[in-house]
Amino acid sequence: MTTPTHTQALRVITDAEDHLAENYNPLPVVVARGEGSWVTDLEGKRYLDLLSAYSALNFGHGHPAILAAAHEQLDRLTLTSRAFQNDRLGLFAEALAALCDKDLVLPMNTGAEAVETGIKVARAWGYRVKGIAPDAATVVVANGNFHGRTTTIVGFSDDPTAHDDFGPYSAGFVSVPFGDAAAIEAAIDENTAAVLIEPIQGEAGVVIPPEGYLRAVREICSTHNVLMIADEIQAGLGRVGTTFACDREGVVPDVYLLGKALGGGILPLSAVVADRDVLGVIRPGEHGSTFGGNPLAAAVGLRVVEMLESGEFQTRAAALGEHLEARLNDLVGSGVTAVRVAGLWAGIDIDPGVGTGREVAEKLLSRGVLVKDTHGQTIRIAPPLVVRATELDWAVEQLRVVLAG
Ligand code: IF1
Repeated sequence: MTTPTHTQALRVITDAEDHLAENYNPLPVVVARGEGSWVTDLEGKRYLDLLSAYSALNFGHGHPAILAAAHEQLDRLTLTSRAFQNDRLGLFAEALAALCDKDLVLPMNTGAEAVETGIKVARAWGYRVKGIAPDAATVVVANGNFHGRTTTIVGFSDDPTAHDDFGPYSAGFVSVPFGDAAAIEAAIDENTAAVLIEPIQGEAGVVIPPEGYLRAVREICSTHNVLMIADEIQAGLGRVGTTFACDREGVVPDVYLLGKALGGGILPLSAVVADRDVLGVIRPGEHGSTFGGNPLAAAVGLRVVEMLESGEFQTRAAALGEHLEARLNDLVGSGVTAVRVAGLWAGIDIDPGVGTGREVAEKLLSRGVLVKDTHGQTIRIAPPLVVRATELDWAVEQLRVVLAG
């Protein structure tokens, strides 16, 4: 059989995609390989990956230490279900609990599952510990939130694209402006079980709340006996230059929701992490999932936690983030209207006179840089934390050229 030409291979792939539901509008690039901060398409063209699968690839493509953990476990045991114990899950839970300085870990798979689990745990805690009236528990959320795609979660989204035509929606959510701690306190009543927020809003365009917001939310939740739930699924695990985004303000939430990079860029792994007085409300048989806590994910997750324990990735992200911020700030007024940077995570608002975020992303693609637009005029930059300063400089130069038209 002859080796198909690039065109033939591309046609096979794109024809096959005729059988793919159109729930995405991807950039016109067919990625075939990945290594570190770079990916290669079918033609062998290389691209610097500044999306990192929305921060699921914090350690880059094919990190050798994570691959080693995966390969070793792949040949031993991959799945048992939680009907039985396995020899990896406890080690992972112990390490992750220590990283979070919490007692307990409830392992799931996707971020949305962790968010749904966090909501269930908060409601159960509300009824069984706080004494909220049956079926009356509410959770305060923030406008502009993105916590996943399940019907419960999109029910409290104010993004029509995520929300519309998927109802009827779950009750029990109160939405307030993000960044306004007083609005949270005003929304709390005797039925409030929790406040659920992203410490920095990702999909909204890397929206960083005012300094002191997280501390104020922490204090309000403590004062009113309400659980503070931090969705660190995108902002956590080194992305913003600290282990958790809440660390930026020295805040410890009652519940951490983790995902994405926890799976090492190899497989889905998420978790709800809290002390026993919260997660201890869940009794055997009340919650779970087929793959939650599987030994392969636990082995990968354990390696990821071990890699975060030294703090080197966090320190690197903080230093490179300052480097990136300085260069991006030079673009303000030259096709960029605003820049928001937290660690190695940036939201860049494109001047409408230059074009849309999608148009800029497409032009960057032609110059070997992969980014994702969001909400029309914004592009997000989230390189793997292993990226080099020289690569960031090159990428910003490509952006400068694109903006200059
Ligand atoms: C898509 C967005 C980002 C998240 C936070 C929970 C989840 C996510 C803070 C759910 C997931 C992903 C989902 C993916 C694109 C991406 C995304 F654009 F959708 F909003 F990153 F900003 N909490 N975010 O960011 O985790 O169930 O996906 O594992 O749905 O298109 P998941």
